[in-house]
Amino acid sequence: MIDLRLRVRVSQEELKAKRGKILGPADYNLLLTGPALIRMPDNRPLAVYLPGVLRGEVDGEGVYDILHSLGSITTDSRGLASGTRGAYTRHGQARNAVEPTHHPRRYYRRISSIVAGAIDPTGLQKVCRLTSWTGSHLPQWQALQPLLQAVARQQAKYVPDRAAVQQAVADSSHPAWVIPGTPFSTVTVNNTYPTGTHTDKGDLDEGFSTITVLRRGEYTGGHLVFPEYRVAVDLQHGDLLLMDAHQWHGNTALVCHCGREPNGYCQQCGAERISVVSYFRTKIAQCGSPDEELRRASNKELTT
Ligand SMILES: O=C(O)CCC(=O)C(=O)O
Repeated sequence: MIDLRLRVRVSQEELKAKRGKILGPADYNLLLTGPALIRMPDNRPLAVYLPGVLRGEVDGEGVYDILHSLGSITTDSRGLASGTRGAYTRHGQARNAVEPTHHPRRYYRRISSIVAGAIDPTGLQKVCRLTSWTGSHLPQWQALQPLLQAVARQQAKYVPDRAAVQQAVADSSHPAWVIPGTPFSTVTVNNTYPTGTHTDKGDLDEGFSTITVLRRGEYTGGHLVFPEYRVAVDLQHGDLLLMDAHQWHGNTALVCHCGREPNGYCQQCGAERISVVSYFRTKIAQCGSPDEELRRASNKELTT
């Protein structure tokens, strides 16, 4: 494995201009093609690239079918990661044109991205809970866990300090909200769209995030880029990237074999890039048991 310490980063001004943008080949100089540990100028790990280490697990019984089926679920709440810089109102007007002060909900480009596992209070939902897909698909959720446990083993092997802190926080949290045998509470599954340049929010600062990819058909692009450091990786089927998701990152545009720039699984040529991002949400550590959270929910209903 190459062990590379980066010396240079782009200016904050240049980086700022890339926020929310879909990146391109002009945004990186270094494309990782083999196992690599990439460290930032202060020596902290930026990313560990492990080609093919999860090939067996991503091809495990039912795994692709379950992840593929999630592709039909979309969201318009992913902010910069959706590849839009500005929010929209419910009626599609640019938010700076109509600024409804009474309605804080923001809408972004609709993309195929879903959160599975546990989630702490967000927006109008004031309690800790399993996401709705998770609660209604427990057998499928359990079938994904051997893959997530394999991700956890790689994380513990290659970034042991960060994994240990994350595991300690997970162990001190209520087990209902932690994926068994992992230090992860939550997983985001994306299907075939390039994320705009963003940083992840809500996951444990001291931990380390992970991305594994499943691929079908032929496409180019979708490289994951760290534009501040001008480093990129083109994740192949069964590859794993351990990464500091608090560093700016985003994907290059995807172009399918049939020439389309897909937003979601390409119905025309079958090209597909599924990314599975596993992490620990910081506030999960403060969640009570499911019963306590249910009681909290009903108390809130009584008081609102
Ligand atoms: O799919 C990828 O390569 C990146 C995904 C990502 O950054 C995210 O979901 O926040």
